[in-house]
Amino acid sequence: MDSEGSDAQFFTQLKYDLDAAVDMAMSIMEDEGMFKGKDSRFIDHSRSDFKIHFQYVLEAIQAGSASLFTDYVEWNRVFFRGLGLEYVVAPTFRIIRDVLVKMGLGIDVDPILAPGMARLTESYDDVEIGFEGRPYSNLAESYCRALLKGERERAWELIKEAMDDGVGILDIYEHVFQPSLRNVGLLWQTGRISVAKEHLFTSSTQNLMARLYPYIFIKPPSKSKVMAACVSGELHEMGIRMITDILELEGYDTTYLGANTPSDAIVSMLKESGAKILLLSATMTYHMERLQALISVIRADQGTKDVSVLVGGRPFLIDGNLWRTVGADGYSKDMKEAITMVASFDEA
Ligand code: B12
Repeated sequence: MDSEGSDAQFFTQLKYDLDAAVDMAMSIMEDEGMFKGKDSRFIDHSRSDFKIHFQYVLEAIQAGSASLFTDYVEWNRVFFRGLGLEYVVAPTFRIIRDVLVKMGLGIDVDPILAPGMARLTESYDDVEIGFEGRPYSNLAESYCRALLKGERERAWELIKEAMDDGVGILDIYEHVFQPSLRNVGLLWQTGRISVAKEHLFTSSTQNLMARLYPYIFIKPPSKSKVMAACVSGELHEMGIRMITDILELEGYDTTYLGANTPSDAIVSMLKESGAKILLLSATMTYHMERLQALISVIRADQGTKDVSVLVGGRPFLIDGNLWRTVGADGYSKDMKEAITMVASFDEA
């Protein structure tokens, strides 16, 4: 991800003129007769979906990441299968590739796209949803069932009982909340639960996390200051919040800014707090460019240039090299790794 030169021009031109790419894709759909017999809703959805697809695909190309593109293709296959529209996925990505090639902007996109495009013709199994083989699988299963039925108090009882039996907060977060949320994501993606149910599950989990606070903020911090935030536009904040909570439990003096934090607010709060370690989270692939831009600003500012930046979130789980591409000092895939990494930054 060069900040200068022809690559940057290519992406700036395309990213901020997505409509031209979408128009071209829509005309190809039309010319190929794919809108024949379809109502205006289908056509409108195709237009808005193309816009999102181009954002994802361009971000994967810009990051030089074939795995991000392949993951996105696979995500779409599962999602559109749930809607009974799996047949649109292969032509959609073929058209996206053709548009990018036709725009003739001098970049060979095929090395990034080829592995994902190949997946389009391969068969695949249904995604596995569940807790089998995981630690605390019975507890996680019961918790998930209770919350899916809207039984928040039952879910809280389960957590309380487990804690009374000696299960720690880290295990509750890692083996109950995290896999439950991921399963719920899959249930939504495969069309088995509504957006409303997924939202209810999420807000109930947040409610239960808040009830755990008396067990987390138990003693004055004894270690360094750490600040955490989600990049602007990013609404997925529970992963980074869990990590921040665990760091607080470990004795760090944490400042947690939450979801969708504007870049300039992150930089000024970083100076105000005096934190020497910054945790940044991004779940949506199309937030990588702003994450990278934010890290560049932090590096360029005299007041923040020595801050250690740790990143994480879904795209970093998919592409293990992405943290380098965005200019971070490291990444962690989960809470335990994050504790080790923060400790190593702290000692450095
Ligand atoms: C809850 C949720 C939401 C909530 C978030 C609410 C909130 N307050 O956080 C809401 C409803 C807002 C939401 C919205 C959307 N979501 Co959503 N969401 C989820 C869900 C179900 C759970 C997220 C979660 O909390 N996971 C549990 C945590 C613990 O895991 P985690 O985030 O990965 O974090 C861990 C690590 O990644 C890492 N980590 C994370 N951050 C950091 C930072 C640092 C510094 C470090 C070291 C480590 C680290 O450590 C964490 C702990 O181990 C996921 C499913 C999933 N697989 O996660 C979908 C999911 C992420 N969402 C998805 C989608 C598509 C969306 C929307 C686009 C939907 C829409 N059409 O509007 C929007 C986008 C919003 C936006 N602009 O950000 C897709 C993404 C697919 C993709 N290909 O990218 C997913 C995967 C669902 C799915 N299976 O399809 N979502």
